[in-house]
Amino acid sequence: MTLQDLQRLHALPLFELLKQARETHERHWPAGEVQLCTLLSIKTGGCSEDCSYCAQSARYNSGVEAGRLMEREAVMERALAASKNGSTRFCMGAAWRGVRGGTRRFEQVLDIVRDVSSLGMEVCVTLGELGPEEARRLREAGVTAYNHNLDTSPEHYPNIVTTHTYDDRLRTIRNVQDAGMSVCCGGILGLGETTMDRLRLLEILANFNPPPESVPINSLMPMPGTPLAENQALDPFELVRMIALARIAIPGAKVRLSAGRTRLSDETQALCFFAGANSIFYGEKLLTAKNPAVEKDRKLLASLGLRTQAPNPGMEAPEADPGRPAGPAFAEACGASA
Ligand code: SAM
Ligand code: DTB
Ligand code: SF4
Repeated sequence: MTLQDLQRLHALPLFELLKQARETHERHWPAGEVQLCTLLSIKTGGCSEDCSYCAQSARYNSGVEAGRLMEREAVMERALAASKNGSTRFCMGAAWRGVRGGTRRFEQVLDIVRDVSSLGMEVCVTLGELGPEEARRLREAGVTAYNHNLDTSPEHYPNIVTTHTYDDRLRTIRNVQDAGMSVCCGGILGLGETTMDRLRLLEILANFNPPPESVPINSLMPMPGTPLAENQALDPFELVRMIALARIAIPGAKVRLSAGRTRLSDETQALCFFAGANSIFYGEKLLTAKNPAVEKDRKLLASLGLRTQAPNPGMEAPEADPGRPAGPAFAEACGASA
């Protein structure tokens, strides 16, 4: 999928775009299924990075306290509860720039992953930067997918984060792919980006080889104290368009309607599901921010007649196309050397 293809699709009347997205969705996925994922922040706050949307950066007075890495027993309790509640994916996040082998905290994370992977859910972690060896060990410990978002276009990224680069993000994604883990990679809408930035992000994601297994589409949750605290709410139809475009551009990926659902009406969420979103975060809390109440989500899914997706803990990473360069993106798509 090229940038021109995406521009053409984006310019369609909304219902024409929705029709195409729906057709793609029904060719690739059982209609009417949504995966429930539970998030847990296993290490909160105090992060060295300056991501201007994030309440967990130590640089902003967001009111989020820096915590220690959770004990594995406490994580297991939460994972068990998530599994009982119907979640089929458990995603653990840490407010770190990255992890390094040979450190106590990395060994602790591996122990946590080994425990959680015994529960039969897909296990996802998001720990920041990884080298090839760390990626290999995480996979060995039982991680099925690694979440590492590109967040926006390479052009807009330096306006949002200065402590690491787009290339750093691409390098980690490459390490995850090489280790044979599935990649969960998406972005945030509402960072002050243009439509072109949004389409560039999708272009890059659509050209990953192998393609991402899941694509989270977050809407900025403006966190008090962060530089983006006053950013304007998104136009809901632009969110729907982005979901539809993601569905068409990356048909085999789960498209996750991620952060920001507390500000969406039931009707907007319904349009997102129609357009191809087939996964949500489920449970009252994301990492530090609010998510809709479980009862509210149950009611919404029931009223739309949507079923929840069965777990797939043995999930294999999508296969690379041997006819194309391997990696997270074509070098020419983003000027990167990853
Ligand atoms: N530190 C790791 C990293 O940056 O990859 C993992 C945790 S980080 C909080 C995970 C993702 O959450 C970010 O990449 C971003 O896409 C999303 N996120 C963080 N704060 C957000 C906010 N205020 N609104 C929407 N999405 C947010
Ligand atoms: C993703 O794309 N969104 C989730 C998950 N991956 C780790 C995180 C959303 C964080 C929202 C802000 C917060 O809770 O602090
Ligand atoms: Fe740290 Fe991740 Fe937040 Fe950036 S997004 S400040 S790396 S926790």
